[in-house]
Amino acid sequence: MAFQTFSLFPCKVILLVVVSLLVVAEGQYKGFGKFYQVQDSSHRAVFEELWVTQKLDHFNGADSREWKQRYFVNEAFYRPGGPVFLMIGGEGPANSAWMLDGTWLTYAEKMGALCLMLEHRFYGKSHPTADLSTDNLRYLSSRQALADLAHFRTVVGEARGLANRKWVAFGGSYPGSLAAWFRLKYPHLVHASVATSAPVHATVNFPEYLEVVRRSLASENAECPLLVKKASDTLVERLKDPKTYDNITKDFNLCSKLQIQSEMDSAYLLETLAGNFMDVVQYNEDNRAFEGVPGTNITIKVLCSIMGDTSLGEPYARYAAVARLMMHTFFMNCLDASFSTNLRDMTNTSWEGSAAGGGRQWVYQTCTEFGFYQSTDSPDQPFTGFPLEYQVKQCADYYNISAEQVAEAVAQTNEYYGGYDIRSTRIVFPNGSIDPWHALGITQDIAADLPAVFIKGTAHCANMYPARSEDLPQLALARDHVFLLLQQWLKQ
Ligand SMILES: *[C@@H]1O[C@H](CO)[C@@H](O)[C@H](O)[C@H]1NC(C)=O
Ligand SMILES: *[C@@H]1O[C@H](CO)[C@@H](O)[C@H](O)[C@H]1NC(C)=O
Ligand SMILES: *[C@@H]1O[C@H](CO)[C@@H](O)[C@H](O)[C@H]1NC(C)=O
Ligand SMILES: *[C@@H]1O[C@H](CO)[C@@H](O)[C@H](O)[C@H]1NC(C)=O
Ligand SMILES: CC(=O)N[C@H]1CO[C@H](CO)[C@@H](O)[C@@H]1O
Repeated sequence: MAFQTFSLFPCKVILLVVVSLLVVAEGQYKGFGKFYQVQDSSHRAVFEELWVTQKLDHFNGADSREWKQRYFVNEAFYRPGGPVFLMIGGEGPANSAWMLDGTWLTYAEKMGALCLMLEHRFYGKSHPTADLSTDNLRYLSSRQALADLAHFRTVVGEARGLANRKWVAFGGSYPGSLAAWFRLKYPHLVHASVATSAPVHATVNFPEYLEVVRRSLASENAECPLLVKKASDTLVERLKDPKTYDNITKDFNLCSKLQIQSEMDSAYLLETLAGNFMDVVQYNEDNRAFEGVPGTNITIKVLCSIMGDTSLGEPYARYAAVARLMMHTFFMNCLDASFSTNLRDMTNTSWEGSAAGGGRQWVYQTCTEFGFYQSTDSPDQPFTGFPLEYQVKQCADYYNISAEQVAEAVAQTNEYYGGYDIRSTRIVFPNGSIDPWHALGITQDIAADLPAVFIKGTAHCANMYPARSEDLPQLALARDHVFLLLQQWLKQ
């Protein structure tokens, strides 16, 4: 799985692209706790980083190694006796922008909640081990992460006199699953959870993802996915003839001359280019400016209008135009679509390496827990060339993990958490109809206290972002609905 595809996963174009988010103009935010404000060298306010000591291995009493995990606090809204809100960090650096804005803070203000955010082990600045060797990555798992959350809840609850308050967990995407599982596995520590766009069912193959991409493109314009298919088929055809490689290199502005030595090379290129569409669909209308970071205005509509623009030439040329627009938007000089470069980066075990931003860690989690491989194995989608075998092969290439091991690990994950059949109470599962991840989420009420909240027409994690006047009415209603549920549950 290309890193780009990985970056699809969590509420994350935002999380990964912009670490500089941390820096926010001082006093700009109402209720922003002065106490936790510190200033950087340019006198701007940033959130103070706090650290909690954790065990490296929560499941081995004979192993006493420890490390420090990063967290943030915003007590501006807290009223004595109020609840505690815990935002769960995911597969990237914890983004303290969520301490300043987002739907959960609107709830916190109304409910007098204290807000905390804990970074996930092995991501951002939370380094449990000296490097990211495969041997060390064995301590990276959702189970260890939940145990971190439990211990954090215990020590911070005691230290701040919040042990007897009601705690509510929040998360979107993978952290949404963690929010649900935290409530499932530690019901004595978490009173309720908001599990947004949470893929609670692990699966090795996830071809439904691209099926939703197709449907989302078609909902803009029925011809759009057909044109994408035409373009992608042309590219696949040309990849069979090395004489075309110079043109392909130029058309897609590749950083180095295209070389296809194995199926991995072509699959990686095809997946990277499909990633343009996957990203835009997953974050349609979410890619807006957030906390001082410029958003992009590239939506499904924009991509489909390029795909329909005959003045650009044949569909293949329009596909290349989409790739160049994305590069331009993300300030990339050229497209690095070489699998050998990817392999070199993904196997670099240094915390300074480029894949340490989350790619090496997250793909390890997919190989050892979740799968989630967005393959082209379904006929009902427009892309070709990155089948499941290619995706699973990366587990071997990066970590020496076999296909059998992946299959077994994924089955174990569902056995451990229950998959779709999660048994718990007071967990709400908001989902967006155009978000490809909803296919692995809870999409229908399981019980009165395990409700789904359906948001027609929204993408990944839309309900977590701050409200805007142009939001769809059903999105505003969904936010209100979750608020009412929390209000009701906090009285129980
Ligand atoms: C490369 O592109 C040029 C210009 O579009 C075209 O004339 C040429 O035939 C292409 N070469 C190959 C090998 O397809
Ligand atoms: C997106 O925004 C940029 C800069 O604000 C603007 O130049 C561009 O025309 C916009 N593109 C579309 C497709 O709206
Ligand atoms: C890993 O990445 C770091 C930082 O970019 C670099 O200094 C180091 O040489 C790389 N290690 C290997 C083995 O390539
Ligand atoms: C890969 O794993 C296999 C079996 O799990 C083991 O025998 C082999 O030595 C490993 N290879 C490397 C390079 O670690
Ligand atoms: C797209 C999708 O899966 N939507 C579901 C979200 O949850 C509601 C229940 O509130 C379902 O009715 C939808 O089908």
